[in-house]
Amino acid sequence: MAAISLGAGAVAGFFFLFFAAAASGGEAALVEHTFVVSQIKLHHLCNETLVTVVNGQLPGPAIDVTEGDSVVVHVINKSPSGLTIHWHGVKQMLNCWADGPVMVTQCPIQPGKNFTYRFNVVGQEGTLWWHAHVGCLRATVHGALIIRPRSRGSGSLYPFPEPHKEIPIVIGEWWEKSPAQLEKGIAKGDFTDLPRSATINGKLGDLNNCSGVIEDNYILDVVRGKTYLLRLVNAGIHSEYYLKIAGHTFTVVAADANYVKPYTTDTVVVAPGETVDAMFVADAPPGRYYMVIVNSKTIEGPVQTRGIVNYIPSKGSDDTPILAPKKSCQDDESTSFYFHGNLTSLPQSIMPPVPMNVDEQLIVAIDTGYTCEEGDPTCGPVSRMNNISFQLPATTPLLQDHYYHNMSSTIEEFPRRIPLGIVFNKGRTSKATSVRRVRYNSTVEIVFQGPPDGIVYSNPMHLHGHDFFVLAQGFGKYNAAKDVQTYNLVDPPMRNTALVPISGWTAIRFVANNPGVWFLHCHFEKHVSSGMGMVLIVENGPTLETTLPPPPADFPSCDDQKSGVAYE
Ligand SMILES: *[C@@H]1O[C@H](CO)[C@@H](O)[C@H](O)[C@H]1NC(C)=O
Ligand SMILES: *[C@@H]1O[C@H](CO)[C@@H](O)[C@H](O)[C@H]1NC(C)=O
Ligand SMILES: *[C@@H]1O[C@H](CO)[C@@H](O)[C@H](O)[C@H]1NC(C)=O
Ligand SMILES: *[C@@H]1O[C@H](CO)[C@@H](O)[C@H](O)[C@H]1NC(C)=O
Ligand SMILES: *[C@@H]1O[C@H](CO)[C@@H](O)[C@H](O)[C@H]1NC(C)=O
Ligand SMILES: *[C@@H]1O[C@H](CO)[C@@H](O)[C@H](O)[C@H]1NC(C)=O
Ligand SMILES: *[C@@H]1O[C@H](CO)[C@@H](O)[C@H](O)[C@H]1NC(C)=O
Ligand SMILES: [Cu+2]
Repeated sequence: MAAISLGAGAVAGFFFLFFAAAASGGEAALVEHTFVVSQIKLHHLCNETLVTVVNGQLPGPAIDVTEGDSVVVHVINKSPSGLTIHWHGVKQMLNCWADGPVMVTQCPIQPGKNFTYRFNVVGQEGTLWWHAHVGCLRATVHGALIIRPRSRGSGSLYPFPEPHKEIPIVIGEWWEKSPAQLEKGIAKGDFTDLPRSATINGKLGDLNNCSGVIEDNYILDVVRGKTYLLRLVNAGIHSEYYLKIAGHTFTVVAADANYVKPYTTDTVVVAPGETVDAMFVADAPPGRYYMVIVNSKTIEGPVQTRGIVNYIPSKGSDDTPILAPKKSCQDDESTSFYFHGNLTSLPQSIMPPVPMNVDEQLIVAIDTGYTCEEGDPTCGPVSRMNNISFQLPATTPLLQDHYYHNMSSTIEEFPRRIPLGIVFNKGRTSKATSVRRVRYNSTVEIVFQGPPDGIVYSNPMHLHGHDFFVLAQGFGKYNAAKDVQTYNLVDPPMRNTALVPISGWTAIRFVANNPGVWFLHCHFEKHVSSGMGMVLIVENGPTLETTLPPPPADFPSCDDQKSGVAYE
């Protein structure tokens, strides 16, 4: 079995325990980590900023497993905020209790308390990640979760040539405002806060300087002729990012831990919540090349950073010019649209067939509205789905109420259709905790409709507990009669996050085969925090093997909860 080298993100921190078997064949292993969450001061751009991190690292430790392994993570909260951790993209079959979104599946782990997450990673391989699931805290509480194939007999471990090295590239953002300050802004309907910079594996890069001090670049050393697999995670809370490396092209081989047919491109697009596995060959003349990430065109201006791909042994001195990509990365929305539209699933991968008969169809408008008179200066816009601005329950997590058949009467049923007469981004709306129940094993199709015109954002819609097929996307208004013809029912990509294009729609389909309470929400924090979410309750099946088991004995109690999910 080939040895696998770990990239920068997998450096062991303190309190880091790793009991996994080294070989990727063999028996399933238990992979155990301890995550100590605490606040540290980081110095950037003439400022000392207090940030919450895991094990003193930003990004946090990478979890590295082989498909079939069991994962145990002891979370010790030494920070002043209550928090939870979500294992983004892990299906958590019959294990909704370990999913993590605050007040959907659990109460926060309070300061000074511990909780141990236990889950198995089965039937998925590729790049996923983990992050805090309480407001904006995930801006600095996140890390990669890498799942390697168990074995494919002889030859490459992967359905593509085995790379020389695998490198986790965690895209983040550097904010000087605290998560609590950002949350306050969002609560007032102020969506205009900008990060100071994007980051690559925690580095702000040399486009940023203050008082003559230039920020460090992330540096990736490469050997000429070798192939590298970048495991890209967009952990940012604000923007979709475009990645380029001057003088190099990528072959995309997976997205959201599902293999795709190799797709060649000079720009990789990754929205918040998405992951992309992209290979490149170090086939340029030896030298130094900028790796640039920049956000998509938004009404709020560019956020970017850059690192360096450095050929070793280095030829010249350190002052040889570093080559930058010819064209600016900040392309128009079609770059993102075509990138997403060109991904197709790889036929031989471990993937169920595309379900043909839909049992439950939802058509969902995602936009903004007002909870008071529009124009009232004390009342900014809120995000909404089908005219409901989602609100987390204040006292008992939805999963608990569901499991104990104790669902509050204040819960609203999420509408199946876009309310008649809706005007996108206008009009009154109400806040509510909205859920939709679906039968076990039913095929669910969801069409997300963004505002069909106007300059707005794309929306990365993330579903917990299931991967889904992305059947089609389009600009403008979804028209069932016409657009169903464009559905890819042959080799659609399977993902956990569907990017709904700017001024357009996206259709997804999946079998609801995982009983539990699953959050479906936009992965822009300003959108989800202001209400772009809903909850899908998948009912139990007919047998014990299709029924959600009881909660773990040490499940975080809600008794000591201070005031909802607020934190400073
Ligand atoms: C939390 O974990 C630490 C370290 O394992 C242990 O010493 C402590 O007793 C635990 N605290 C609680 C409340 O379980
Ligand atoms: C330091 O951060 C604060 C926000 O917390 C910001 O207002 C200020 O401009 C920053 N200082 C510099 C030198 O960038
Ligand atoms: C510092 O950043 C500014 C733009 O923010 C740029 O114009 C200037 O060249 C940078 N200085 C150095 C030494 O990199
Ligand atoms: C794939 O990308 C090309 C441009 O690179 C574009 O013309 C084509 O429409 C895309 N296909 C889909 C299905 O999005
Ligand atoms: C049921 O709901 C009521 C009211 O929200 C709450 O007081 C009670 O603790 C809940 N019971 C369980 C078992 O969660
Ligand atoms: C949206 O909800 C608000 C508040 O309940 C209601 O006043 C409004 O009529 C609804 N809009 C549509 C188009 O149904
Ligand atoms: C789920 O649905 C499929 C296809 O409709 C069916 O073959 C299978 O038996 C169902 N499984 C259960 C446990 O109901
Ligand atoms: Cu959104």
